[in-house]
Amino acid sequence: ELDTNSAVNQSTLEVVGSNHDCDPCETLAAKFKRQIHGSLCRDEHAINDMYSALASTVKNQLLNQWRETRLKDNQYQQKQVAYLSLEFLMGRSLGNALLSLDLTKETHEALAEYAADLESLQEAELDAGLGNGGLGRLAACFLDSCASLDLSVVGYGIRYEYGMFKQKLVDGYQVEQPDRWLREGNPWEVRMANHAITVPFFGHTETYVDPSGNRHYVWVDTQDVQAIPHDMPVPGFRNGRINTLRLWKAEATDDFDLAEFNDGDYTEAVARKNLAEQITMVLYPNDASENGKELRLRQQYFLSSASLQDILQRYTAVYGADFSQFSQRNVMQLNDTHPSIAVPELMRLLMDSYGLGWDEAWQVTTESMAYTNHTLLPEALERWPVRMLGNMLPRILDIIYEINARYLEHVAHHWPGDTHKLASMSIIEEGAHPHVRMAYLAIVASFSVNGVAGLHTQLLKQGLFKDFYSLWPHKFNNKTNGVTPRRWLVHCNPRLTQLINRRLGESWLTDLTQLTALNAFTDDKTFVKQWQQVKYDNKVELAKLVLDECEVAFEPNMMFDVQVKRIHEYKRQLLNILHVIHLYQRILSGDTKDLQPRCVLIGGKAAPGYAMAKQIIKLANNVAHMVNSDPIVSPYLRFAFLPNYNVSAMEKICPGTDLSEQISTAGKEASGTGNMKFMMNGAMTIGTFDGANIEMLEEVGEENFFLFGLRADEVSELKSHYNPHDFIQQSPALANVINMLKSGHFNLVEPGIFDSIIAAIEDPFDQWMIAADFEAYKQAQEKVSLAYADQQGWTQMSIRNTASSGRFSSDNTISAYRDDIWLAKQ
Ligand code: B1H
Repeated sequence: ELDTNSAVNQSTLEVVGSNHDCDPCETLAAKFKRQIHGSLCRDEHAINDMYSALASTVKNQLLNQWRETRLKDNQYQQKQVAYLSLEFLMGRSLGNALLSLDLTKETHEALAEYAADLESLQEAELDAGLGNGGLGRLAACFLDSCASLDLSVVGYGIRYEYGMFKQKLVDGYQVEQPDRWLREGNPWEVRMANHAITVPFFGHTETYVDPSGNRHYVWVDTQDVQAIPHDMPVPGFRNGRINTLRLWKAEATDDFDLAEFNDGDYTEAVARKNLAEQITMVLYPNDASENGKELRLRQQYFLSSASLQDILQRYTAVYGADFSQFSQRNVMQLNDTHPSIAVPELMRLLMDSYGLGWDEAWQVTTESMAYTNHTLLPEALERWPVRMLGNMLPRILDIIYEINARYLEHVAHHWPGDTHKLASMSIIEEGAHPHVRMAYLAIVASFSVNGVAGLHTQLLKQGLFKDFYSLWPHKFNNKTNGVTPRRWLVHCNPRLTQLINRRLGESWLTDLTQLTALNAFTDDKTFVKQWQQVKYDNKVELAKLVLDECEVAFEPNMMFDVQVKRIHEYKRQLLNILHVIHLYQRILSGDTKDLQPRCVLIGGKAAPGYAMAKQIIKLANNVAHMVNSDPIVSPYLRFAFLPNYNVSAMEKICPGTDLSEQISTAGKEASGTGNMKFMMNGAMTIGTFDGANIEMLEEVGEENFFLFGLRADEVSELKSHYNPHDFIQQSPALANVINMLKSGHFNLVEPGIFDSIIAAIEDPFDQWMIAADFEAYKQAQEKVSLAYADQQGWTQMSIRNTASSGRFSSDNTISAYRDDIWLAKQ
């Protein structure tokens, strides 16, 4: 029986209330006008105010549909998916909302009587930078696809006051500045104070035995924190569904201060509110590396506990305490191990709050948890000190121990007498300072474990999680990543969209595989010319951005060669820079035959504590300075480092790119998603046989992809006897580049600053094998130049890349999550 009068439904109605913004007859223009004039602090001459007014108008416009979606979903007509993630890199919302709700035309009309145009209003929106890079942006693309596929999915995350830091460059060095993205308010969010949830920390556990002999646990003397939901709408593409991204904000509980108040220290007590509110203050800016900070664990538990309590409240409002249907009705997808503390937390809530026994709770948990792994890099695998867990979350640590004990019995049964296996597979890493291995905890408790590209999943099964794979082969599956074509083609590249629409109509928007029909036009001269013109126009715009941000003049007739992503040694921005130095040397020596004029762009943030990544940024800037200040060089080569690379920058970058650099050491990039955005926008890829590059190559064919370098198995084979000097000797070009670096040519007034980079290239333990791949990379770049010289041939390849990108729509990825994981019969 459905309880449609449940608390949940009641208060959902309150959110919207009686809002005359929902009058279906009033035009958007009229609502917008009211929004501007109905507020004291909206000035129709201030662009920020205009943006806020427009965003509020659009948000109000979707409230009705949003509420209807919620009411329907609260009745469990379809299975509820919770996507738990510490990161949602949403970027800007306005353009996306207008596109999804098909309001662009009405909005232009609404703005007609004002001085501001839509584009500049969109530019006024600050990015919601609640993520580091690929993992966070993937979560955002997934939300778009889930809503567009009419799936009932709630994204659960943290409402960080400060998102990803802003990157400034000072003397070529990265300087981090705080990102107060909520400074001017967030017109998209709805605060849901009446849905607050309490999350416990610290304290200790006590046990008692009830009259019938059952042992019970209570977690007492806790320090409680309130979790306040702030909901953001996630509109589906023109299908009436509005899903929710629920972001939790930490606030002090009202009775936090009673004890101190009674001691008379009222002001001190109120001031202590800060401690609770610190939890959601800032995003940790470490991409693909963990740092083990206590505050990070608090964030993880805060998100996990608040979200699970919310899910359980919604479920029990309909089904009461009967959990036999829970896993048919709910699934939790863990975005990496970051929210994996949800495993013991769900056990705790089911047992301690709802009275289930261990076995029943374990069944519910293991039938509703699914885990996605995003990296094989050992430095990113989360391990929490047992001491820290025991202190902060004592009841949770008890449960982890119990899970481990029962699971190890299973291991012992599978490998009788193998004590080594017990130690290596234990959730607890023993030693002087024992740790909890969060990935193992997630695998043990999940019915599905997936990697994010074919090679990545294969390496998980053969390497990192080999023993788990032999224990539970049925749990493992691949889900190759994707990106949403709404943001990454339609919104960011209107010129190309229009060109495609003229040939294919609009149905490809929700079925990107239809783009293969473009292959029929590669010999159509007019179409090829138009395609080329679109790319040129987009390059003009990208050149403007580069000029504004870097003061480097990019010339649209030159090739635009781009690498934008987080700065990490495995992504090998260094290899790219070495190639730029090589080109620079060729030009200086007069060797310009077959040399295709290029503009090289690198952008990305380094984790603030990652010294080598910061050095690489400095090197890029110093090389850029030398390259760009030499008039002999500039007809052939220009080089810029774009500061503060983020989602909205990528929206301008990928449409104007000719060549996309995807050059990670094979086996290290789990998937990559930027690679797909470039491909969709008709860029060619130069790349290694790594991550999703492999599948892109498979789709587009080797003739339309510049592949180079060692394969993953070759990288592991070479590791034991790698000698960079062999490769340097065999490559005069590389030797020249290294000699020039050693000569101090790029750091004449800053002696020695690049010594650590030079040493890394020459180090036999260089895991990233820069020297080993240089020559192959250089040769692939020569092929790129030759190919680019034939503009018609290049344009045909460009068309084929877009035409073959359909498989990388996140709609496709999410359909597979839906069919194989979320709705799979258990
Ligand atoms: C990816 C991360 C990541 N993998 C830890 N792992 C983080 C790990 O803040 N942390 O602690 C943050 C991020 N991010 C990326 O995920 C992969 O490197 C990409 O190859 C992949 O495309 C992306 C999405 O699956």
